[in-house]
Amino acid sequence: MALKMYDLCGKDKSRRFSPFCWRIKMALAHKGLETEFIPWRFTEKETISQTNQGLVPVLIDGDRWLHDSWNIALYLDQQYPQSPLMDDEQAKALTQFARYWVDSQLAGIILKIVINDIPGKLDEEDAEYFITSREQRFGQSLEVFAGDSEKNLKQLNTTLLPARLTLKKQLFLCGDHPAYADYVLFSVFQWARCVSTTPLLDDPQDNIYLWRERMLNLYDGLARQAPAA
Ligand SMILES: N[C@@H](CCC(=O)N[C@@H](CS)C(=O)NCC(=O)O)C(=O)O
Repeated sequence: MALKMYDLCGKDKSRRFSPFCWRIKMALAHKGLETEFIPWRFTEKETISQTNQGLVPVLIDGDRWLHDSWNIALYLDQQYPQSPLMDDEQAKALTQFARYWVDSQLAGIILKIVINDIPGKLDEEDAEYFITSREQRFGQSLEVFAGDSEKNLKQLNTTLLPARLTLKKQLFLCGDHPAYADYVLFSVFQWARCVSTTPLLDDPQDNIYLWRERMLNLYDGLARQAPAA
C-alpha cells in the first residue's frame, strides 16, 4: 500500500511550503517510495489527532502514524533500507548536527526574511491562526519580529559559510550524492522559494547557489516544479 503524508498547504492547495515536509518529501523521492501527499492546513488539527500533536509532516504507513521529520527519516531508513538517507551510525550522528544547525540557526533567519509573505499565501482562517500564534510565540508583531531585511540577508550569508566551504570541495553536503543532510538544508531554501520572492542568494557562481540548482533538479525536478511564490 502506498504511503500517505499530510503536507502543509496554502490557500492554493498546490502550494506546499513546510520545510519539515519538504525534507521528508525529498527523502521519500530519494528512496523511490510512492507516496500520496494530502494537503493539510494549520487549523486542521483534528485530521492528525491520532498522533497526539498538531504538527506536520505526519506519515501514514499502513496502520502506523508517524510524526516529527527526524523520527520519520530514521523510520524510513529502518523500514526501507534501500538508498539510505544516512549510511551508518556516524552519518546519523553528523546529520543530527546538521539538522540542529539548520533548524537553530538558518531557519530562524530565513523565517525573519519570509514571515511577512506567509499570511498572504494562507486561507483566511489559517492566516489568522498563523499571525496570532506567531505573535504570541515571539511576543511582538510580525513586522517587528522581521526586523531589517538587509541585515537578515547579510546574517544569512555569514551563517551559510560552513556549507559554502564544504560545497567548494564536493557536490553535495553528503559527498558525491545527496542524502538527508542535503535535504534538511535544502528544505529551508525550498520553504522560502514557495512563499516569498525575496532572493536569498544572488550570485549564480556561489557554491550554495549552484548546489541549490542541483537540488532543484533532483528527481525530475520535483522541487523546481512545485508552485513557487
Ligand atoms: N519538529 C517537527 C516540527 C514540525 C513543524 O513545526 N511543522 C510545522 C509546519 S513547518 C507545523 O506543522 N506547524 C503547525 C502549527 O504551527 O500549528 C518536525 O521536525 O517535524
